[in-house]
Amino acid sequence: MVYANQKDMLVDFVFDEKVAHVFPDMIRRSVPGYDVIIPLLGVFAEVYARHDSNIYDLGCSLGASTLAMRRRITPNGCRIIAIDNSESMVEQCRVNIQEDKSTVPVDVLCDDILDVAIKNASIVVINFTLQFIKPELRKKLMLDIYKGLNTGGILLIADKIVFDDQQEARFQTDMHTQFKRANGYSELEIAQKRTVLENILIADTINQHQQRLASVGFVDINTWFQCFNFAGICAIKS
Ligand code: GEK
Repeated sequence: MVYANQKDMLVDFVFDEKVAHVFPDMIRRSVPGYDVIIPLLGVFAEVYARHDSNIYDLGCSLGASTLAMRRRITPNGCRIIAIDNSESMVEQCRVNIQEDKSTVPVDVLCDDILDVAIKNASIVVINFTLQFIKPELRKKLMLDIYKGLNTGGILLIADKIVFDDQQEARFQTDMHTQFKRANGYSELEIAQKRTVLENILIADTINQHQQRLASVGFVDINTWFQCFNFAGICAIKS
């Protein structure tokens, strides 16, 4: 366990080899709803993937979202482009894709999602990754995605969220902490992870997400999932 022992110097979180190794276990035990969201991305893919279009997985980590979609895409000519800027993640993601039996082509790129051109997209997924992008860069990323989506295409965002209302913020955060305890994390692990993520994970309210999406042109913006302080949003380009 990455945060099981007391660390004197807690540095900011990095997606290195150590994290890649424990990642599937870590994300399941710390993100309530992760196990529900991932397979449902396959259902979105079934409905929204279009012939001869691209499907993007931004911040793909080990490829969980990519694989969930890949297994349920039926139109011809679809290509998934999975991007992550952690070499360790990308390396293991490529292995996971190779071991998977489905046949939709996948390009796994080690790159910054802010530098990749989104083109001819029917689906763009950004699952628990927008929260790591500097807040001042988020609107431009949303605009680039909007421009790169074809009409009828969708953007799926899942992210940690915060709340304006103090009581609700406390309730949802306490329940999230309890979820982690119930999954075997100790008080020390919970506290250390909170410290390392403090400077790099900056969550928005659902309202901030909605307003930013509306400001770049999305009209149909649906919150399709929420569990404690994590939410899933689907914005459709009309
Ligand atoms: C899943 N989507 O399993 N460019 C590219 N990748 C980035 C950037 C960036 N600017 N910033 C962070 N990352 C996955 C889970 S994890 C969520 C996503 C988490 C990458 C980073 O390397 C990491 O792999 C991923 O975004 C976030 O559904 O760790 O809580």
